[in-house]
Amino acid sequence: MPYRFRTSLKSSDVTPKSAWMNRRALLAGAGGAAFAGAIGLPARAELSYVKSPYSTQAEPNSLEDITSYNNFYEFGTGKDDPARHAHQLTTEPWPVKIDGMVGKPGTYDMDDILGGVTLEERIYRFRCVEAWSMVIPWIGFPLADLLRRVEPGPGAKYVAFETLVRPEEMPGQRRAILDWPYREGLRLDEAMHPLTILATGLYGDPMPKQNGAPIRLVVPWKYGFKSIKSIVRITLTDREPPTTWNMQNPREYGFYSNVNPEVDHPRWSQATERRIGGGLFSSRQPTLMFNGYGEEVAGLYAGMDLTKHY
Ligand SMILES: Nc1nc2c(c(=O)[nH]1)N[C@H]1C(S)=C(S)[C@@H](COP(=O)(O)O)O[C@H]1N2
Ligand SMILES: [Mo]
Repeated sequence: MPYRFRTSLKSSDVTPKSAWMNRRALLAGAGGAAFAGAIGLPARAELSYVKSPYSTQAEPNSLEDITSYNNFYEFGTGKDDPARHAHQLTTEPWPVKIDGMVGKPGTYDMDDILGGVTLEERIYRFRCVEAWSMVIPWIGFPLADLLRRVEPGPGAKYVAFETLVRPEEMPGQRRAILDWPYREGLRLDEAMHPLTILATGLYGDPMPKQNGAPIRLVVPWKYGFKSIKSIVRITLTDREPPTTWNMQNPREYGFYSNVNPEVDHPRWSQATERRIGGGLFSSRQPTLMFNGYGEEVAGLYAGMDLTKHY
């Protein structure tokens, strides 16, 4: 019988929802409900969460931008495919297998995973390797919290993640666009870093399916493809795990994939990025080293040649 987490949500949790209430009222008044239906969002149930000092002051992208312009190849390669098809995904129940070098391996359901966790709002910059970016108000909790609870073994050096394989519900998986399941990985110290979160929502509500419901990784200083969606397996290991885009094209996509304006993609520059949103106001801006999180994470890579370990 797998170890079960205690389930209790602290009553001291605050829900600073007023900030989003105006927006929500506005959406509702201006055909927001119709919009939500059109892009396949379920009925929204608000989450309890606290604010985080790790949030950027930058203005978040709209819910529409964040939920209608996506990469989630399990649903197709078009930016609008996830919003069109992700409603087909069944996210309840959602067992997550945690195995490998851990003291408490097992299959945990979402109640186990969220039990006793304080959800936080983390407004993060998000930079795709394709040179577009957004600002996203995630709701989640540090991956380190979960890892500590399952007790990484002394030899564990990496964490591997897998997305579910279910071609009946994920039309993109009926073709070999990628070598399914989608796989990602982090070094254990990257995984334990306080900026690394498992996100279960955004804009104060549960995660939209196109963004990786019910639980996805967010690593804000790395290119977006490291932030694997709809996770069903987490494995602690002593070897660098195989990762989807690195397997697909190792020359173009490294294991580390830290945002780096000085290391260009072989087919395009990474010096600037296009901030999604606002149509005419969509603007190019300089890309920052580690996506602007250098103060927090540069130390993880001290002494490493980042042109070699791209
Ligand atoms: N399982 C899975 N996770 C994935 C992807 C994917 O195709 N499949 N795409 C990645 C890429 S390339 C990006 S940019 C981000 C996009 O996240 P968003 O759609 O929530 O903005 O998800 C990442 N996680
Ligand atoms: Mo991406």
